[in-house]
Amino acid sequence: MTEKVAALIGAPTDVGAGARGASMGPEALRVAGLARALARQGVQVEDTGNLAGPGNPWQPPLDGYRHLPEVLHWNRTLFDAVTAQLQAGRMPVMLGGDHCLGVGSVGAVARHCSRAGRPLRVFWLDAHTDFNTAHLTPSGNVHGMPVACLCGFGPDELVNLGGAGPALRARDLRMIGIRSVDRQERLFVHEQGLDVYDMRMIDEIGMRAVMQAALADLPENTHIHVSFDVDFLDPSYAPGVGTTVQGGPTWREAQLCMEMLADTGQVASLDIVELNPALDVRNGTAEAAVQMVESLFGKSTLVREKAPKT
Ligand SMILES: [Mn+2]
Repeated sequence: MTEKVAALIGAPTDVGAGARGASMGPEALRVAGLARALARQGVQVEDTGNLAGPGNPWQPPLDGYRHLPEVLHWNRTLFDAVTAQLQAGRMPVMLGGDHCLGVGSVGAVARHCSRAGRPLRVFWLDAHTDFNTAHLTPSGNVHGMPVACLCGFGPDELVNLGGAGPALRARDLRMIGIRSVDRQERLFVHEQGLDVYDMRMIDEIGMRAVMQAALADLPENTHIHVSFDVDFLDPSYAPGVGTTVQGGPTWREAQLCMEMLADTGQVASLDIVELNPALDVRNGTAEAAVQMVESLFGKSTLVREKAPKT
């Protein structure tokens, strides 16, 4: 068995967010021991350092978007960095940064998969669907729009970041943990047929059944990309994000979600985004995120052959 190599790519920016501070996320994740946690799971880690890009000008929206030129700059740089790691056969682990970076990260993964003829399934772990457009958004913050951009709804430069039109179709996505969707966005999510597993469904059928449904009919050679917005976690143990929403998955529910993704053995790229150290308490949210990522890379209580069938 060849050893997996994960390439950490820091993207220290908050140009897409409604609060300052996510730009400090990459360093907080390093301080919380991300590299050591991955190494414990038998993953070789190469920290490629942080990408460079423009600062946050903190301006109001222009034509429905805040900081679009800066958002574009960061996403272009990230797209190239993720592409380079995929081409080198490494697993890109993007340390955000706010979730606007999902456009560049998932965009690069999608182009890589499409060129390799490999099916892709994206797991969007988040309190929000991030499916806003300039017309629907109340704020103009691009971190609320990456999924829409990836699916073809957004400014041309972002939609065509990979040069070949929209990166994803709605059916390539599974959204888990959703509990806050803007009113207009809700209709658009419905109209586009996104596969959303909201908190009510997790309450009603449990995380296990939710993940079984979200992982159903996974083709053998699928590349799984996990876009982990730290606001997916319940704020009781993960307060260090700009957009906390009460009523998220419990610690164990979140861990089960990660463990079931790990069981597939097909997770091939990851984003960790929206961690905001300025709002955290003694780096506890970063530590919680690192523990979740360790589960995603196979940490479990007991040695298991594979997940029980029914
Ligand atoms: Mn998000």
